[in-house]
Amino acid sequence: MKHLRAAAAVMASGALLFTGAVTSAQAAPADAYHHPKGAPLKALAARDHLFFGTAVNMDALAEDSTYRRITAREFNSLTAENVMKWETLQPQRGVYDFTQGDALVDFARSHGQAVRGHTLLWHNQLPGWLTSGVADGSISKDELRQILREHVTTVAKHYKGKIYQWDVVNEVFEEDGSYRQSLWYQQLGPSYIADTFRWARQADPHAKLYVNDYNVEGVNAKSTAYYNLVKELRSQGVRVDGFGIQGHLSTMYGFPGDIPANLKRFADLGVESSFTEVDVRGEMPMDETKLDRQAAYFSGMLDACLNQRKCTSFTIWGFADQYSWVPGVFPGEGSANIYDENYAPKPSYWAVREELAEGRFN
Ligand code: 9MR
Repeated sequence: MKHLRAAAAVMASGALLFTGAVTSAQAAPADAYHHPKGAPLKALAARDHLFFGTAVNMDALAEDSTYRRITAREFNSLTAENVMKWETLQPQRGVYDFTQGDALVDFARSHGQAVRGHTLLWHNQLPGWLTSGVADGSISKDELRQILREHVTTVAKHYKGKIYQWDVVNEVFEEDGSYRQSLWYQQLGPSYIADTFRWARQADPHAKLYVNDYNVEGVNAKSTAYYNLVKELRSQGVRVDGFGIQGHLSTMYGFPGDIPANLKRFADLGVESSFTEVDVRGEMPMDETKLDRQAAYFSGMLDACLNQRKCTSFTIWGFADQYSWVPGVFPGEGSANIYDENYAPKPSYWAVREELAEGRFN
């Protein structure tokens, strides 16, 4: 397994670098970021036609110049961490607000970066008018279907030609592979998935249309549910272009071993894959062992992607620890990204860099 070799190399070479980072953090520089010598990560990735991306926090992008600088320099693909979700785009029924999403697209365009769309349908971050309308029965099933159609069509049309991959449906299965009992499923039944793909395709025929979820890195009940869904949709004449693996891992659990086999079975179906939200959290405080393990997990996922020709993009879910969603959701855990909160690169940064430098099929 190459990622283990990579991890060993990181451990050997990274210990000194890591000690350095701690020392400088203790000296408390406001900003420990100075870009390492050599090409930015995106230049290494581009040699292999890989989109190497990050999720973008729009507040940080507006307020933090170092964050802005790294976002522009290191990545050739950006995903809106939040601002292309329903609650932001359609805060009132029929009233769309594209301000923040457009700002992300403009930033990306002015830095020659591609944009991944996230997400046309999810069960979280829905606007209050929608959830309460469904709950109190004032929005009927037929109306809900119409609302879904309008939203997907309006948003995909608005960004037509500006998004290279769309997460069309996000997190629609439970761990055991049964349909998630979301508002969409409960109200509309499973056909909402095919409908959403049809409407998205009609609105933006050239974007690659994805399913996307977490805990689907390896071959398991949930990833198999996606595999079967893709085949089932195809038999109904509905094409799914891509399988999105979020890649939210934790150093507290083992590394999923059969990622290559999982990517391969989708590739064999003619479906591309992408890692869409990669981060690797740990129990705080982190120590050198955990940071090295984290680095091995990053490099293991990236290595699997680089070794599968149909793996087209690899996005990390933010790059700087101070903006991570993890501590808010998993109390006592954190440090999930490749830069620490002072923008010092962590062992995971060096692991990612090394993988990208080695390139595909190495
Ligand atoms: O990172 C996002 C965080 O800022 C939001 O508060 C959260 C709301 O649920 O969503 C986070 O992003 C999620 C993504 O959209 C879908 N997969 C899981 C991500 C982490 O929760």
